[in-house]
Amino acid sequence: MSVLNKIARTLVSNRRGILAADESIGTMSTRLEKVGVEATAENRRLYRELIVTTPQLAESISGIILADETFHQKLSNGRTFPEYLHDIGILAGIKVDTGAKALAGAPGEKITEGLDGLRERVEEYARLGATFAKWRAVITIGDSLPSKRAVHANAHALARYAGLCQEGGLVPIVEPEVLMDGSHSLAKCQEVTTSVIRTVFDQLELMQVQLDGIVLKPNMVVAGSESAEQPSVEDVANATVEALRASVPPSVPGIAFLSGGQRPEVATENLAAMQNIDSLPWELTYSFGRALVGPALETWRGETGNATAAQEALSERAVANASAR
Ligand code: 5MM
Repeated sequence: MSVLNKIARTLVSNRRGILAADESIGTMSTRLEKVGVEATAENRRLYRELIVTTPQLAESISGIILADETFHQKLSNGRTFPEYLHDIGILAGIKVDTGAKALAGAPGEKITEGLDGLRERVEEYARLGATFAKWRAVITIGDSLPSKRAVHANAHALARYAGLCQEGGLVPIVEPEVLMDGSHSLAKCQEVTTSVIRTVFDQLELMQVQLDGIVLKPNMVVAGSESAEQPSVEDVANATVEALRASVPPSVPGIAFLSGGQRPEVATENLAAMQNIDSLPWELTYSFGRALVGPALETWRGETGNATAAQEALSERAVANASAR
Protein backbone atom coordinates (compact mmCIF):
# COMPACT_ATOMS: atom_id res chain seq x y z
CA MET A 1 0.00 0.00 0.00
CA SER A 2 1.49 3.39 -0.96
CA VAL A 3 1.69 6.23 1.56
CA LEU A 4 -0.93 8.20 -0.41
CA ASN A 5 -3.30 5.25 -0.46
CA LYS A 6 -2.83 4.75 3.28
CA ILE A 7 -3.70 8.40 4.02
CA ALA A 8 -6.71 8.32 1.67
CA ARG A 9 -8.00 5.16 3.34
CA THR A 10 -7.50 6.63 6.80
CA LEU A 11 -9.61 9.62 5.77
CA VAL A 12 -12.58 7.55 4.61
CA SER A 13 -12.65 4.39 6.71
CA ASN A 14 -13.61 3.24 10.21
CA ARG A 15 -16.94 5.06 10.00
CA ARG A 16 -15.22 8.42 10.22
CA GLY A 17 -15.44 11.39 7.89
CA ILE A 18 -13.90 14.78 7.20
CA LEU A 19 -14.81 18.16 8.67
CA ALA A 20 -14.46 21.10 6.27
CA ALA A 21 -13.38 24.07 8.41
CA ASP A 22 -11.60 25.82 5.55
CA GLU A 23 -13.92 28.75 4.93
CA SER A 24 -11.91 31.53 3.32
CA ILE A 25 -11.48 34.72 5.36
CA GLY A 26 -14.37 36.32 3.43
CA THR A 27 -16.81 33.44 3.92
CA MET A 28 -15.89 32.91 7.58
CA SER A 29 -16.24 36.61 8.28
CA THR A 30 -19.73 36.68 6.76
CA ARG A 31 -20.76 33.64 8.80
CA LEU A 32 -19.43 35.17 12.03
CA GLU A 33 -21.15 38.49 11.39
CA LYS A 34 -24.41 36.66 10.71
CA VAL A 35 -24.37 35.37 14.31
CA GLY A 36 -23.32 38.74 15.75
CA VAL A 37 -19.58 38.10 16.10
CA GLU A 38 -17.06 40.69 14.91
CA ALA A 39 -15.03 39.33 11.99
CA THR A 40 -11.47 39.57 13.32
CA ALA A 41 -8.56 37.14 12.93
CA GLU A 42 -8.75 36.45 16.67
CA ASN A 43 -12.47 35.61 16.55
CA ARG A 44 -11.92 33.31 13.57
CA ARG A 45 -9.14 31.62 15.59
CA LEU A 46 -11.32 31.35 18.70
CA TYR A 47 -14.15 29.77 16.73
CA ARG A 48 -11.81 27.25 15.07
CA GLU A 49 -10.30 26.45 18.48
CA LEU A 50 -13.78 25.71 19.80
CA ILE A 51 -14.38 23.36 16.87
CA VAL A 52 -11.15 21.36 17.08
CA THR A 53 -11.21 21.02 20.89
CA THR A 54 -14.67 19.42 20.89
CA PRO A 55 -14.38 16.34 23.15
CA GLN A 56 -14.08 12.94 21.42
CA LEU A 57 -14.03 14.55 17.97
CA ALA A 58 -11.47 12.02 16.69
CA GLU A 59 -13.98 9.21 17.14
CA SER A 60 -16.05 10.48 14.23
CA ILE A 61 -13.71 12.85 12.38
CA SER A 62 -10.67 11.51 10.50
CA GLY A 63 -9.41 14.77 9.06
CA ILE A 64 -10.07 18.51 9.26
CA ILE A 65 -9.56 20.82 6.30
CA LEU A 66 -8.05 24.13 7.40
CA ALA A 67 -7.70 27.45 5.61
CA ASP A 68 -4.26 29.06 5.31
CA GLU A 69 -4.96 31.58 8.08
CA THR A 70 -5.91 28.86 10.60
CA PHE A 71 -3.07 26.63 9.50
CA HIS A 72 -0.59 29.20 10.81
CA GLN A 73 -2.52 30.18 13.96
CA LYS A 74 -2.01 28.68 17.43
CA LEU A 75 -4.41 27.32 20.02
CA SER A 76 -4.39 28.78 23.55
CA ASN A 77 -2.07 25.90 24.57
CA GLY A 78 0.62 27.15 22.17
CA ARG A 79 0.30 24.31 19.62
CA THR A 80 -0.35 25.18 15.99
CA PHE A 81 -3.62 23.80 14.58
CA PRO A 82 -1.87 21.05 12.55
CA GLU A 83 0.24 20.08 15.58
CA TYR A 84 -2.82 19.89 17.81
CA LEU A 85 -4.78 17.80 15.30
CA HIS A 86 -1.85 15.40 15.08
CA ASP A 87 -1.81 15.15 18.92
CA ILE A 88 -5.47 14.08 19.00
CA GLY A 89 -5.36 11.62 16.08
CA ILE A 90 -6.95 13.75 13.36
CA LEU A 91 -5.22 14.35 10.01
CA ALA A 92 -4.60 17.99 9.08
CA GLY A 93 -5.66 19.12 5.63
CA ILE A 94 -5.25 22.42 3.82
CA LYS A 95 -7.37 24.22 1.23
CA VAL A 96 -4.93 25.23 -1.50
CA ASP A 97 -7.21 26.80 -4.09
CA THR A 98 -7.44 30.57 -4.05
CA GLY A 99 -11.10 30.78 -4.93
CA ALA A 100 -13.51 30.62 -7.85
CA LYS A 101 -13.31 33.59 -10.24
CA ALA A 102 -15.33 34.57 -13.34
CA LEU A 103 -14.34 32.41 -16.30
CA ALA A 104 -13.55 34.42 -19.43
CA GLY A 105 -16.00 33.81 -22.24
CA ALA A 106 -18.46 31.99 -19.98
CA PRO A 107 -20.97 34.39 -18.42
CA GLY A 108 -22.28 33.15 -15.07
CA GLU A 109 -19.60 30.47 -14.72
CA LYS A 110 -16.46 30.20 -12.63
CA ILE A 111 -12.98 28.79 -12.75
CA THR A 112 -11.09 27.96 -9.58
CA GLU A 113 -7.64 29.53 -9.38
CA GLY A 114 -4.51 28.73 -7.38
CA LEU A 115 -2.12 26.73 -9.56
CA ASP A 116 0.63 29.37 -9.64
CA GLY A 117 3.29 28.56 -7.06
CA LEU A 118 1.31 25.52 -5.90
CA ARG A 119 4.31 23.15 -5.95
CA GLU A 120 6.15 25.36 -3.42
CA ARG A 121 3.04 25.84 -1.25
CA VAL A 122 2.40 22.10 -1.14
CA GLU A 123 6.00 21.53 -0.07
CA GLU A 124 5.64 24.10 2.74
CA TYR A 125 2.27 22.77 4.00
CA ALA A 126 3.61 19.20 4.02
CA ARG A 127 6.63 20.37 6.03
CA LEU A 128 4.29 22.01 8.54
CA GLY A 129 2.19 18.86 9.03
CA ALA A 130 -0.47 18.67 6.32
CA THR A 131 -1.17 15.20 4.92
CA PHE A 132 -3.95 16.10 2.52
CA ALA A 133 -5.29 19.06 0.56
CA LYS A 134 -8.50 20.33 -0.98
CA TRP A 135 -9.48 22.20 -4.15
CA ARG A 136 -13.09 23.05 -4.93
CA ALA A 137 -14.45 23.64 -8.41
CA VAL A 138 -17.92 25.13 -8.76
CA ILE A 139 -20.33 24.15 -11.54
CA THR A 140 -23.63 25.96 -12.03
CA ILE A 141 -26.76 24.46 -13.59
CA GLY A 142 -28.80 26.94 -15.64
CA ASP A 143 -30.78 27.19 -18.87
CA SER A 144 -27.79 26.43 -21.07
CA LEU A 145 -25.30 25.78 -18.25
CA PRO A 146 -22.90 24.30 -17.51
CA SER A 147 -20.93 25.02 -20.68
CA LYS A 148 -18.43 22.47 -21.95
CA ARG A 149 -15.61 24.96 -21.50
CA ALA A 150 -16.40 25.58 -17.82
CA VAL A 151 -16.56 21.85 -17.08
CA HIS A 152 -13.38 21.14 -19.01
CA ALA A 153 -11.39 24.06 -17.57
CA ASN A 154 -12.35 23.16 -14.00
CA ALA A 155 -11.65 19.45 -14.49
CA HIS A 156 -8.26 20.27 -15.98
CA ALA A 157 -7.36 22.55 -13.05
CA LEU A 158 -8.47 19.88 -10.56
CA ALA A 159 -6.22 17.33 -12.28
CA ARG A 160 -3.19 19.64 -12.33
CA TYR A 161 -3.77 20.40 -8.63
CA ALA A 162 -4.10 16.68 -7.84
CA GLY A 163 -0.86 15.86 -9.65
CA LEU A 164 1.08 18.56 -7.80
CA CYS A 165 -0.30 17.42 -4.43
CA GLN A 166 0.65 13.79 -5.01
CA GLU A 167 4.11 14.81 -6.20
CA GLY A 168 4.55 16.67 -2.87
CA GLY A 169 3.16 13.78 -0.77
CA LEU A 170 -0.32 15.18 -0.06
CA VAL A 171 -3.55 13.32 -0.81
CA PRO A 172 -5.72 15.58 -2.97
CA ILE A 173 -9.40 15.88 -2.16
CA VAL A 174 -10.90 16.45 -5.59
CA GLU A 175 -14.06 18.51 -5.20
CA PRO A 176 -16.21 19.23 -8.25
CA GLU A 177 -19.32 20.81 -6.72
CA VAL A 178 -22.45 21.00 -8.85
CA LEU A 179 -24.39 23.69 -7.01
CA MET A 180 -27.95 23.08 -5.86
CA ASP A 181 -28.96 26.69 -6.65
CA GLY A 182 -31.78 26.80 -9.22
CA SER A 183 -35.06 25.12 -10.07
CA HIS A 184 -33.67 22.14 -12.00
CA SER A 185 -34.90 18.58 -11.52
CA LEU A 186 -33.20 15.65 -9.81
CA ALA A 187 -32.69 14.07 -13.27
CA LYS A 188 -30.89 17.20 -14.53
CA CYS A 189 -28.59 17.21 -11.51
CA GLN A 190 -27.85 13.51 -12.08
CA GLU A 191 -27.03 14.09 -15.75
CA VAL A 192 -24.75 17.06 -15.03
CA THR A 193 -23.06 15.43 -12.03
CA THR A 194 -22.32 12.26 -14.02
CA SER A 195 -20.87 14.18 -16.92
CA VAL A 196 -18.79 16.51 -14.69
CA ILE A 197 -17.29 13.62 -12.71
CA ARG A 198 -16.52 11.69 -15.91
CA THR A 199 -14.68 14.70 -17.29
CA VAL A 200 -12.77 15.05 -14.02
CA PHE A 201 -11.61 11.41 -14.20
CA ASP A 202 -10.64 11.79 -17.87
CA GLN A 203 -8.40 14.66 -16.83
CA LEU A 204 -7.04 12.88 -13.74
CA GLU A 205 -6.06 9.93 -15.92
CA LEU A 206 -4.52 12.23 -18.52
CA MET A 207 -2.39 13.82 -15.80
CA GLN A 208 -1.45 10.35 -14.49
CA VAL A 209 -2.89 10.99 -11.05
CA GLN A 210 -2.75 7.88 -8.84
CA LEU A 211 -6.46 7.17 -8.36
CA ASP A 212 -6.03 5.09 -5.21
CA GLY A 213 -4.39 8.13 -3.60
CA ILE A 214 -7.24 10.62 -3.90
CA VAL A 215 -10.57 11.25 -2.18
CA LEU A 216 -13.45 12.44 -4.38
CA LYS A 217 -15.68 15.08 -2.79
CA PRO A 218 -18.82 15.45 -4.90
CA ASN A 219 -22.26 16.89 -4.29
CA MET A 220 -25.11 14.51 -3.61
CA VAL A 221 -27.56 14.37 -6.51
CA VAL A 222 -30.49 16.53 -5.42
CA ALA A 223 -33.13 18.69 -7.10
CA GLY A 224 -32.45 22.43 -7.32
CA SER A 225 -33.22 24.24 -4.07
CA GLU A 226 -35.96 26.24 -5.83
CA SER A 227 -37.53 23.23 -7.53
CA ALA A 228 -41.17 22.64 -6.57
CA GLU A 229 -40.61 18.89 -6.77
CA GLN A 230 -38.31 17.71 -4.01
CA PRO A 231 -37.29 14.03 -4.17
CA SER A 232 -37.44 11.55 -1.30
CA VAL A 233 -34.35 10.45 0.61
CA GLU A 234 -34.38 7.12 -1.29
CA ASP A 235 -34.56 8.92 -4.64
CA VAL A 236 -31.58 11.12 -3.72
CA ALA A 237 -29.59 8.09 -2.54
CA ASN A 238 -30.36 6.06 -5.68
CA ALA A 239 -29.69 8.93 -8.10
CA THR A 240 -26.42 9.76 -6.36
CA VAL A 241 -25.16 6.19 -6.39
CA GLU A 242 -26.22 5.76 -10.03
CA ALA A 243 -24.26 8.89 -11.00
CA LEU A 244 -21.20 7.65 -9.11
CA ARG A 245 -21.36 4.12 -10.55
CA ALA A 246 -21.42 5.66 -14.02
CA SER A 247 -18.42 7.91 -13.44
CA VAL A 248 -16.06 6.87 -10.61
CA PRO A 249 -13.46 4.11 -11.14
CA PRO A 250 -13.44 1.40 -8.45
CA SER A 251 -9.78 2.08 -7.61
CA VAL A 252 -10.80 5.30 -5.82
CA PRO A 253 -10.80 4.39 -2.11
CA GLY A 254 -13.47 6.76 -0.94
CA ILE A 255 -16.06 9.35 -1.75
CA ALA A 256 -16.70 12.04 0.87
CA PHE A 257 -19.74 14.18 0.14
CA LEU A 258 -20.09 17.91 0.62
CA SER A 259 -23.40 19.03 2.14
CA GLY A 260 -23.95 21.93 -0.25
CA GLY A 261 -26.56 23.82 1.77
CA GLN A 262 -28.78 20.84 2.65
CA ARG A 263 -30.22 20.92 6.15
CA PRO A 264 -27.83 19.02 8.46
CA GLU A 265 -30.36 16.27 9.28
CA VAL A 266 -31.25 15.79 5.61
CA ALA A 267 -27.60 15.44 4.57
CA THR A 268 -27.19 12.78 7.27
CA GLU A 269 -30.34 10.90 6.20
CA ASN A 270 -29.23 10.89 2.57
CA LEU A 271 -25.81 9.57 3.55
CA ALA A 272 -27.41 6.84 5.69
CA ALA A 273 -29.71 5.75 2.84
CA MET A 274 -26.74 5.27 0.51
CA GLN A 275 -25.11 2.84 2.93
CA ASN A 276 -28.02 0.43 2.34
CA ILE A 277 -27.15 0.07 -1.34
CA ASP A 278 -25.19 -3.14 -2.01
CA SER A 279 -21.86 -3.78 -3.68
CA LEU A 280 -20.30 -0.33 -3.80
CA PRO A 281 -16.56 -0.44 -4.54
CA TRP A 282 -15.78 2.71 -2.53
CA GLU A 283 -16.34 3.91 1.03
CA LEU A 284 -19.05 6.59 1.17
CA THR A 285 -18.57 9.20 3.87
CA TYR A 286 -18.94 12.89 4.70
CA SER A 287 -16.77 15.93 4.21
CA PHE A 288 -19.37 18.38 5.42
CA GLY A 289 -18.85 22.01 6.31
CA ARG A 290 -22.16 23.66 7.15
CA ALA A 291 -23.97 20.38 7.92
CA LEU A 292 -21.42 19.68 10.68
CA VAL A 293 -20.61 23.09 12.15
CA GLY A 294 -23.73 25.13 11.31
CA PRO A 295 -25.64 24.30 14.52
CA ALA A 296 -22.49 24.86 16.63
CA LEU A 297 -21.93 28.34 15.18
CA GLU A 298 -25.59 29.24 15.73
CA THR A 299 -25.30 28.10 19.34
CA TRP A 300 -21.98 29.79 20.10
CA ARG A 301 -22.68 33.35 18.87
CA GLY A 302 -19.32 34.43 20.30
CA GLU A 303 -20.34 33.91 23.95
CA THR A 304 -17.87 32.04 26.16
CA GLY A 305 -20.80 30.75 28.18
CA ASN A 306 -22.20 29.02 25.07
CA ALA A 307 -18.97 27.18 24.20
CA THR A 308 -19.86 23.85 25.80
CA ALA A 309 -23.33 23.82 24.24
CA ALA A 310 -21.79 24.69 20.86
CA GLN A 311 -19.34 21.80 21.13
CA GLU A 312 -22.23 19.51 22.07
CA ALA A 313 -24.08 20.67 18.92
CA LEU A 314 -21.05 19.76 16.79
CA SER A 315 -20.64 16.41 18.59
CA GLU A 316 -24.26 15.59 17.92
CA ARG A 317 -23.87 16.11 14.16
CA ALA A 318 -20.51 14.31 14.04
CA VAL A 319 -21.84 11.28 15.93
CA ALA A 320 -25.04 11.23 13.82
CA ASN A 321 -22.98 11.16 10.61
CA ALA A 322 -20.63 8.47 11.92
CA SER A 323 -23.71 6.42 12.89
CA ALA A 324 -25.16 6.98 9.42
CA ARG A 325 -22.19 5.04 8.11
C1 5MM B 1 -16.05 25.20 4.46
O1 5MM B 1 -16.29 25.86 3.23
C2 5MM B 1 -15.34 25.55 2.21
C3 5MM B 1 -14.62 26.75 1.72
O2 5MM B 1 -15.47 27.65 1.09
P1 5MM B 1 -14.91 29.08 0.53
O3 5MM B 1 -13.53 28.88 0.04
O4 5MM B 1 -15.89 29.37 -0.57
O5 5MM B 1 -14.98 30.02 1.66
C4 5MM B 1 -16.09 24.79 1.07
O6 5MM B 1 -15.24 24.48 0.00
C5 5MM B 1 -16.58 23.52 1.66
O7 5MM B 1 -15.50 22.70 2.00
C6 5MM B 1 -17.46 22.74 0.71
O8 5MM B 1 -18.36 23.58 0.03
C7 5MM B 1 -18.27 21.76 1.54
O9 5MM B 1 -18.95 22.47 2.53
P2 5MM B 1 -20.50 22.26 2.69
O10 5MM B 1 -20.94 23.33 3.64
O11 5MM B 1 -21.10 22.40 1.32
O12 5MM B 1 -20.63 20.85 3.25
